[in-house]
Amino acid sequence: MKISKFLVMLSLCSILLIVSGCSESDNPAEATIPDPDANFTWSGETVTPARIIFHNHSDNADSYYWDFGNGQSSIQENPTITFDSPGEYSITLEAENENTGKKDTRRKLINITPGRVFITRLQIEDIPFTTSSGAGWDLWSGPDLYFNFYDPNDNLALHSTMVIDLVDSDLPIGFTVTNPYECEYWNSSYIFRLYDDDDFSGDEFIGSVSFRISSIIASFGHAETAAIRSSNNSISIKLYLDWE
Ligand SMILES: [Ca+2]
Ligand SMILES: [Ca+2]
Repeated sequence: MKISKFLVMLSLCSILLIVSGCSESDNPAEATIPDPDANFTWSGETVTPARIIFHNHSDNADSYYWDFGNGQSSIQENPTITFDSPGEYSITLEAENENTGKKDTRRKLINITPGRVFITRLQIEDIPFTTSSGAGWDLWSGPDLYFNFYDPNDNLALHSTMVIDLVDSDLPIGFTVTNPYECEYWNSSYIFRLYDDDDFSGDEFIGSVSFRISSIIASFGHAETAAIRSSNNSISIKLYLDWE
């Protein structure tokens, strides 16, 4: 009785040994290695020049290839990339398991917004052709219009050429900013002051238009043109903006 029980146990053990031995030899080693799973996140300010740190969260991979959609690529695990221009970029990470040769790809979009803005041109669309008392700016002709443009510290930033004897049909009248002017302060007011040039009596102040870049973005986004007006609506200016 004792011997037969021992024999049964022995044979069970040997069956188990054979079964487990068979399972090891039948399955290739790769099958026990899970497939790679590519994944990533990023951190950093997405405003140009945007220095973005990519965080690799891939599983079961040991070799990486990044394509940042801006002509740059990397084989680093956690690369840092600077985006100098605004736009929507498609970021692709290919993660490979070098033992199995298997790959997985993950694609995400990153939206880089402009951090710089330049005035390249402006157009005066409307001005009042009479003073507050109802008289014309000059006795026998239209105003001799020019403007000064001041930064938020009230420093003169731009001074226009003069348009002699402006009449309504001359409007809109455009001014190109030869060296595009960068508005560095986005939360402070820039101001245009318009004048009628008078030789003898001192120049007459026609009015002013002020704006903030932050307000322009709120109203127009990063559009190429923005309409700004004086507080009493009598002066209207169209700004041509280059967002970088
Ligand atoms: Ca005058
Ligand atoms: Ca005049």
